[in-house]
Amino acid sequence: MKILLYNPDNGVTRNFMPHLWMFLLQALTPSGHEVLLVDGNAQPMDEAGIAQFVRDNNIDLVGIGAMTRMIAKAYRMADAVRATGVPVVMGGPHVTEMADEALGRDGGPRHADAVALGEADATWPRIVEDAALGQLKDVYAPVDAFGQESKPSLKEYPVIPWQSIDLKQFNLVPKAATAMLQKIGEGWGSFRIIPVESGRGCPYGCEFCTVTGFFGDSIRFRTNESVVNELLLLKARARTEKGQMAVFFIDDNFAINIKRTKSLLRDIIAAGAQCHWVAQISANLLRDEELVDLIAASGGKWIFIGMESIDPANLKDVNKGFNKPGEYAAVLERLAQRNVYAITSFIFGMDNDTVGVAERTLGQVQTWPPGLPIFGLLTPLPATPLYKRLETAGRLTRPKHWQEFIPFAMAHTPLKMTIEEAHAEVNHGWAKAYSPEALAAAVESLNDQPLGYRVNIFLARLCFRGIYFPMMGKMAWVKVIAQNRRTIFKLVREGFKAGAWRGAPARIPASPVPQTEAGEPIAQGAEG
Ligand code: B12
Ligand code: SF4
Repeated sequence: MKILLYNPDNGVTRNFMPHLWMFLLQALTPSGHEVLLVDGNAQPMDEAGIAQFVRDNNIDLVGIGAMTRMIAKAYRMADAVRATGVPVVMGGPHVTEMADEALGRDGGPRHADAVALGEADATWPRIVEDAALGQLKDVYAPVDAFGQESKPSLKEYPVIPWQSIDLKQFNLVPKAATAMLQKIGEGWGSFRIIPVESGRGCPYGCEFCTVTGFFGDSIRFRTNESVVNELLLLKARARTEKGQMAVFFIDDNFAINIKRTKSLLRDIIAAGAQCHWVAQISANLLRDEELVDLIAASGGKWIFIGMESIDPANLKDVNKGFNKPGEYAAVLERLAQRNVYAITSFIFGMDNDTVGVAERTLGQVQTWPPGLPIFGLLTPLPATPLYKRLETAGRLTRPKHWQEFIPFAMAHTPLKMTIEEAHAEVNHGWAKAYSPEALAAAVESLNDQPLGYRVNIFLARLCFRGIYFPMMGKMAWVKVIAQNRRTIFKLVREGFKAGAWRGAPARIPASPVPQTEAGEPIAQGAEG
């Protein structure tokens, strides 16, 4: 069979990283079938486009994966595919909770011929074989021989053939600059952020999050060797292409078991598999100095921290009381001392939020080392405890908000502000945190650092703005560059001064020395 795996565009953020599920299912497909991948964020497609693609390529089966926010588009695309007579299998976090919706068993139209519930590592080969025989079942659930739910162990993780996968659509270097940039240093002809998982699961059950329900509270890890080999493969490919790559460890909490994370990072260093990487780690785990040393020494550059709120009452409300706002500053300083910075994520519209929450949060953020703040709204995702609580209290204003997805729009009314006020807070957060003044201040705050670090922070902020600000067109970019011209001139001027691009970091360098393992228990916290 010829199989198409399709991920719909999310309609908000730019394409900056492919989705792992497609590569994983491709690697798990039984031999004898050909698998094509299309990520709508990189290759935009509408309903007519996917139908044409399916016909032109003689596709026999289409697999579609989607988060809740992309599900409306996913259903429209599935409908278009099914209209051509080709069956559609859907999977991912949304349809796992809303299988009846996808199968048209809730009174609505049917969008999928089959639904894969939960983790599909074990069920995907079965789905492919059934489809080849024309015998697709409605629902595929990951169960063992006794009918009990079973979670795949990651010990036997498939090798994703990164050396040969066509990744052209995920190159972040503009085409026009590729030839020239290939010649700079070891080469910048391509730059890609590649998703890699080292483990799955999070036991913490934050009220708004789907992860505990979906992956379960049992945490599973790949072997160190398998992760290290994957990094080596990715590095080799970047070298061959005279390009660069960075890895996004997509684990919900990369340091959920500190002892194991340290051992993985030591193995990465020992194998020379260091590369620039990003990971999600909760603030409480970053108290460990040795862990932070190893993060820096193994190439960790950005840590995504789900801070959510600076108000402990809000954190308690959403069952995330293990976040301690009082320690945020120290954690970020500990990272910054090793030139590791943080993507700090905040949620507005929580029940204890009042007008001015954005300004209060930004006030705190400004006292921290520079990073990349991001702002979202509390969203009741299906099957979460938050959804159930708001539904029971009759507070959902758009109970099926995903059927008509509106970016940055609430689906319930917070207790101490209106929906419009919450929207205004998020807009204010983004606008002020990425204003020319804020960018200049971020660069200024690193004045004791070599120029390279300051340029890095500036470019990271600009790029992040580009990813998250809805629909940044060419003209919008020209405007942003013009608005930031003072900071750009300042950095360029310094660049011309002799030696400005060289120099050792003034802050404490990362200690590359692996320490003995201490035998910590599984830590109390995770991100998602
Ligand atoms: C990486 C990641 C991102 C990346 C972007 C995605 C990317 N390019 O990879 C970033 C950091 C940008 C991101 C942002 C957001 N994310 Co996110 N993200 C994740 C994360 C941590 C990992 C995803 C992953 O690769 N998992 C590993 C793979 C193997 O698992 P999987 O995708 O679920 O796939 C398995 C099964 O679902 C199934 N499957 C999946 N698709 C298909 C398709 C078929 C045909 C079949 C058969 C099976 C199948 O098989 C796979 C193997 O078992 C997940 C949490 C998690 N651990 O999954 C959250 C998660 C997916 N994100 C979530 C959310 C809410 C968001 C945001 C909306 C947060 C926000 N408020 O801004 C944004 C939206 C971004 C957007 N682009 O629209 C939610 C989605 C819940 C939901 N019901 O939709 C999750 C589950 C986390 C959570 N807190 O609940 N995210
Ligand atoms: S710690 Fe993160 S991944 Fe775990 S339940 Fe909470 S939000 Fe989800």
